Amino acid sequence: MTTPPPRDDHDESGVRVSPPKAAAAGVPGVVHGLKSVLDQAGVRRGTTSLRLVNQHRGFDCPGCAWPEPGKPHLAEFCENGAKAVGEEATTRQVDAAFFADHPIAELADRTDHWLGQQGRLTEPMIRSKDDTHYRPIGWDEALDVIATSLRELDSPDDAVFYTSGRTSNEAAFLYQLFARALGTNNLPDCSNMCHESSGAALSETLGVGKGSVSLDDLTDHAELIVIVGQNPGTNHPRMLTALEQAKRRGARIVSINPLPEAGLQTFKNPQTVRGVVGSGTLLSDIYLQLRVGGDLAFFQAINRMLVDADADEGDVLDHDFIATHTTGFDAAVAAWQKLDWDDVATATGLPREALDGFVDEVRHADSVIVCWAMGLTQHKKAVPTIREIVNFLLLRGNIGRPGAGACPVRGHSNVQGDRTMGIWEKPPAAFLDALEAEFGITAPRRPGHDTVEAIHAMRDRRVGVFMAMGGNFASATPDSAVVAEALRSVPLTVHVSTKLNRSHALAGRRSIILPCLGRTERDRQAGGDQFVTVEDSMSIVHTSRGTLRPASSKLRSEVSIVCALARRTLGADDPSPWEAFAADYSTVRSSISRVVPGFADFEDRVSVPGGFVLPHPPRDSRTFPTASGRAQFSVNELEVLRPGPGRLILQTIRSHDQFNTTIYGLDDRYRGIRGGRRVVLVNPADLAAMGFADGAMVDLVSEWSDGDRRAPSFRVVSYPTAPGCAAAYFPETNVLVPLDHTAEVSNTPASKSVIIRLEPAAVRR
Ligand SMILES: Nc1nc2c(c(=O)[nH]1)N[C@H]1C(S)=C(S)[C@@H](COP(=O)(O)OP(=O)(O)OC[C@H]3O[C@@H](n4cnc5c(=O)[nH]c(N)nc54)[C@H](O)[C@@H]3O)O[C@H]1N2
Ligand SMILES: Nc1nc2c(c(=O)[nH]1)N[C@H]1C(S)=C(S)[C@@H](COP(=O)(O)OP(=O)(O)OC[C@H]3O[C@@H](n4cnc5c(=O)[nH]c(N)nc54)[C@H](O)[C@@H]3O)O[C@H]1N2
Ligand SMILES: [Mo]
Repeated sequence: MTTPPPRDDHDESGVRVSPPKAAAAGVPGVVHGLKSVLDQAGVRRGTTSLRLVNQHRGFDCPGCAWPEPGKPHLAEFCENGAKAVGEEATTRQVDAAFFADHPIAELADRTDHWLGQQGRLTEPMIRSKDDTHYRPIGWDEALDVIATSLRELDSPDDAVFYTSGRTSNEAAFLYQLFARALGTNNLPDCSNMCHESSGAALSETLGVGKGSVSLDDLTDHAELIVIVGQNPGTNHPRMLTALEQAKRRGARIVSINPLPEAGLQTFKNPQTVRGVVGSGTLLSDIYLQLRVGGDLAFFQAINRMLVDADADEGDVLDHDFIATHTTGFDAAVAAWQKLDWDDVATATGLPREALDGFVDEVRHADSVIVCWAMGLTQHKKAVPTIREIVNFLLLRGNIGRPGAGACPVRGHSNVQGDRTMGIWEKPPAAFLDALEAEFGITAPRRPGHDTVEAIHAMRDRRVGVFMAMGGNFASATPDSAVVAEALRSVPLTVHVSTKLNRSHALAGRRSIILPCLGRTERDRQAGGDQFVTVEDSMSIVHTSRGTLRPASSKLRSEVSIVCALARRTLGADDPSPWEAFAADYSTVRSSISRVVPGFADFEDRVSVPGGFVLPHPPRDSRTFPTASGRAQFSVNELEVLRPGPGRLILQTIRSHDQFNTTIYGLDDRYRGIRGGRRVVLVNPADLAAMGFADGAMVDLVSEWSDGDRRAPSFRVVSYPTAPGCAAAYFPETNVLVPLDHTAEVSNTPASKSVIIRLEPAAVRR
């Protein structure tokens, strides 16, 4: 299966490559961020929006889920946050005339970059059965078409309701209520492709599927911070400020990553004079260049070494904590005793001294935090790997005390809040009970489809209506060709979106685009100006208030869209007060306060600047709401990736110039790549062994039980990644990730470990 590159993809032979950078941010970061927001939004709109990012009375940055400090800096945003704001505040518009000019087939042939750069959607559009173009439609008529289609389904389970992680708590809560009142738990979300593995592993072992540390734990208390499988310099730049603070008070930092990422080396904080003119802060004390997928073996080896050291010398493990708060220790120790050191060496690619050095760091640190992101979650063994990290933390009691704990760093700015609000295909029974009590509905108890299952259902023609609250399903999901065919077969697809993207182009037989307000924009309803709330990566819930003039007078808020659609679909008899919800969002928060644990007195507590922190029993009191009531040691089976001769383990990552499927530009500044995205980073020794030179044009071919998948025309870049590994950007490489190549338990696409071979490019473009 070959998926040709879209037609306006640039000729990659023009890519310019320079050595990767060692330092992140500083003046170039500020300049790039400001330039992009001013280019898109103009001076007035641009500066007004930037002044309000992450301030107590402003809006939450749509960039990432990193928390704001108690007293936000006057410019509490980063280069990439500024780009995210610029994308939304842009004055470019995709209106009815645009759609008249561009047939859907042409849009499907454009890159994500081109599509996103066209601007904001301005009015509802419809593609009627098999039309060649979208045409304008009124809001009432559009909502009627959707409501009728939903009512006519044979079963509510023939509908799928996807959510991306920018949706506010209020909109998410109402959206899941609507789906459940209709009768389905088919609520897949971007989390299924993101931190699902973290949630699964942490709920099993600690009883809460969220991180257990606060910002203060990092900045003020941790003695050792381990950053595994995460590239904060690009994806969570404000995290570097916290790491810099930690570093200046003497914390040690270890980074574990196949790529030597710039932000993990030196940080020039653009918000301090030192960072702007000085040489910056050296962040990582130790960098371990691990092979892709080697983390499970790494942490198993470390755990074994800690247990051995304790047996030899004593005083290494926290036996009191283990005895009082945990279960499963003996079984875990027995499993570690069987560890095969050759497997560890193959999986990690690290010499024994590197492991010794890390054990030394751990033994000298009274408190340890482990931070991670997609480098851990998107592997077949992601859940066992994260469980093994919990084992590591439990051994020395690094849970539930200052400066210690688990820190899965979330992606989308409200992805954690959406899950708290019930966007979950496998909702806990207690949540459904509370929903029934509040709204008088009968909530469905059958588990729904996650993202991968939803694609299967579409492919098997079992979906009548696919609706997406934000996101870009077509480009974010694996196995692009399969997904394109699946989406196109659906009788009705509906997208609530701010910007044009590929999912609108890979439309169902009928397709509707509902344009909505973005976070930066003023949201005025019958009850006056509204604010919404979000939850960050550290469980802090706070307000977000848009202030910019909406990009078009025809935009509606996500909340009002859900309410209007719910009323039309469920009918006048449905007991939920949809009209009141839409008029005044405090009524939604009032319901949330009775349904969602931890939200009592929601309205009052969220009105305090900075908001409030949700309870987290392991963090707060070392109580573990697991099945056993204790923190759970686990036994995890190691599986070593052995790619075979001429094969590489490909990880699919973000460049510095994108937010997921929104491509800001064609440069990846820190990695020294400019002017193109179809590049593959390979270690020079591997290139030499395979007979390819830097600059060669190759096809990437992945191998799977149902046949090869080919992504044509990539420029080879000789790059200091771990031997045996390769890296290339998503979404261009999603075509290589087979639909069924997913993580155990979480079913997250394993898009960080795809075995590929390189072939000389079949066609030079
Ligand atoms: N500017 C910007 N910000 C973003 C996003 C964006 O696209 N752009 N996306 C947001 C979202 S939704 C998310 S989830 C986060 C993503 O944030 P990240 O997880 O930082 O994003 P990725 O680019 O996927 O980077 C994965 C990192 O893990 C490393 N890695 C890959 N495989 C392995 C492995 O097997 N072991 C180890 N130890 N490391 C590995 C890679 O080299 C890379 O450094 O960022 C959020 N913030
Ligand atoms: N190969 C590979 N695939 C991956 C990943 C990977 O690392 N490798 N990462 C995965 C991860 S971590 C994630 S989170 C997913 C992301 O998957 P998604 O969340 O589905 O994708 P995004 O690119 O974030 O969605 C961008 C679109 O959201 C819409 N949008 C933006 N703001 C708003 C808003 O306020 N409201 C509404 N209604 N719409 C809005 C715009 O139309 C924009 O085009 O991708 C996953 N896919
Ligand atoms: Mo994500």
